[in-house]
Amino acid sequence: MTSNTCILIGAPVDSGKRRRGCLMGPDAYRTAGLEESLTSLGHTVIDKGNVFPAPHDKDAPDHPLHALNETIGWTKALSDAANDAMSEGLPIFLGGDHVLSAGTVRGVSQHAAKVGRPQFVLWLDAHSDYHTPSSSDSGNLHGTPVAYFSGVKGFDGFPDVPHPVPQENICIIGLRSVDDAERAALQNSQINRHDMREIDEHGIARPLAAFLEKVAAVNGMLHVSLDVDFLDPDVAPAVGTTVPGGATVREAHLVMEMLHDSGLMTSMDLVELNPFLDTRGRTAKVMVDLAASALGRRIFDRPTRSY
Ligand code: 6HN
Ligand code: MN
Ligand code: MN
Ligand code: MN
Repeated sequence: MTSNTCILIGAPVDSGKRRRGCLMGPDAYRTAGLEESLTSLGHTVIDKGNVFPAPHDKDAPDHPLHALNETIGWTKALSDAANDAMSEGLPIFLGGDHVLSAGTVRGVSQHAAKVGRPQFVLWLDAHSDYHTPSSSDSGNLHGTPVAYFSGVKGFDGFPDVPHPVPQENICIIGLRSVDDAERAALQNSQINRHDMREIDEHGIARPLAAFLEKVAAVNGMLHVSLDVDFLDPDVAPAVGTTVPGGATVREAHLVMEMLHDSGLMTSMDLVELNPFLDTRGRTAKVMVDLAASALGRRIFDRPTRSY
């Protein structure tokens, strides 16, 4: 197995929605033994500690967008941290809620442009997170990062996105809660999208393998963003936006194992863990085990197969 330098970056972002607790995520992953798990697989692990938001104006409590200015501060700081970490190894961002990916994907895309390779994103989530600030009913910005980093307009005050991820380079798997405005926008887009019904009918390996082939064909860089609510709430309860009918533990591990076999993943977010809602650390442990599978933990070696 090839060994990586894994760069752990704490991103205690809690500004993307009103329910608090995701700021405890990075320490929950540390407590659950992420570094030790990755070290035992032969990787070098560097924990950079936590990022802080860039200086920003105070947020008005009555603004329709919750904590807009703080979120802009996080986006700037995380974008810089992501861009820097890409030249040191494989960054794993320990969230924090999903708005952190506005920053991390902006940053890794800048690096990809610098090295002249196309950027791809695998979004594992019950939700599409494809709102714009004006289409969002909730005013919660964790529902918007995919629109932001793919270059959709309407993110006033945010840093511009010099290297948007092309729609056809984005693949969302796990969908089962998509708002009307998001559905309309997605249906008019080239974003690859796979809902739970498709997973039920055909299995999760098929759409993933097809996407990985696209990445490999052009020597792409692949950012993987894993939202806790991709998983079924029965096995991963520590998230504010639970939606029944999610991926099983084995479906999620299969995704991670195939990612590792592909050798394509170049960066990763672990997002939306809210340790305040967890039961004896079980969700944190599931997420750590999934990260370990993505970095090479396996039951047996087996010959490569195609689907
Ligand atoms: N997430 N679509 C809902 C909203 O408020 O816009 C839920 C967003 C969930 C965000 O999955 O990270
Ligand atoms: Mn999400
Ligand atoms: Mn979600
Ligand atoms: Mn929404």
